[in-house]
Amino acid sequence: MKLYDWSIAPNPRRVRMYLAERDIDIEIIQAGAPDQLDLHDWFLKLNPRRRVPLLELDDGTHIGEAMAICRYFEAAQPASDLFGRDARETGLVEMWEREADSSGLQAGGEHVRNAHPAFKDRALPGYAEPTPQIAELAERGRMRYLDFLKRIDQQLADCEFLAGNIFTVADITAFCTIDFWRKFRLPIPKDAEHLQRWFDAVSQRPSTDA
Ligand SMILES: N[C@@H](CCC(=O)N[C@@H](CS)C(=O)NCC(=O)O)C(=O)O
Repeated sequence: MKLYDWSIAPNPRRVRMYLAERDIDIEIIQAGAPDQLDLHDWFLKLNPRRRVPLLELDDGTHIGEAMAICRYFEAAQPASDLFGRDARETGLVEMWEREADSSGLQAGGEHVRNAHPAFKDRALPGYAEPTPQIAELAERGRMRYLDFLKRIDQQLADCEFLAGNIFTVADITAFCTIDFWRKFRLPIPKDAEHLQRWFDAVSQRPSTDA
């Protein structure tokens, strides 16, 4: 089994963090160079979805999408607490994980990929054809992302972690999101004290180095 990774990218980091939290050790192959904005040609031929992360099973099956890969390991091995311990927690984890992905990771990407000159004609990941930047989407993505930060700051006023008092995949997706987009002029707002407290605590986890 192999995981195709790209050390600089936030989506494969979600899987690396999950695997590290679970002490699962698998072969990791870099599908892109750390100083380039394109995945390697051999990987683009191997994976028509043109995106990482990608898990390759021993029978050759390919599974893409960060959370689908984590779910594979939950099913293939004894389940962990990272998706919740009971029905209530499972629902909350799913809700916050999806929120962190769509309103956080994707909204930040909508801003950065439509605004940053490095992504000219590459506004969407995973397309072979040019995808032009749209200035209005950059603005809307920023608005969505800042609103997401505000909402999770409010949520973290009452909870240690996003879905309650245990660390879950919702925290993994939110952490990889915020740690990545803060490098692109989308920092944690100064008045988001609960979010900052959570971010500092999660940063201490050894899995963030994976
Ligand atoms: N929803 C997908 C997103 C995958 C994705 O967008 N990956 C990015 C790296 S973070 C990628 O492969 N980008 C390729 C590109 O920009 O061409 C997931 O959860 O894995």
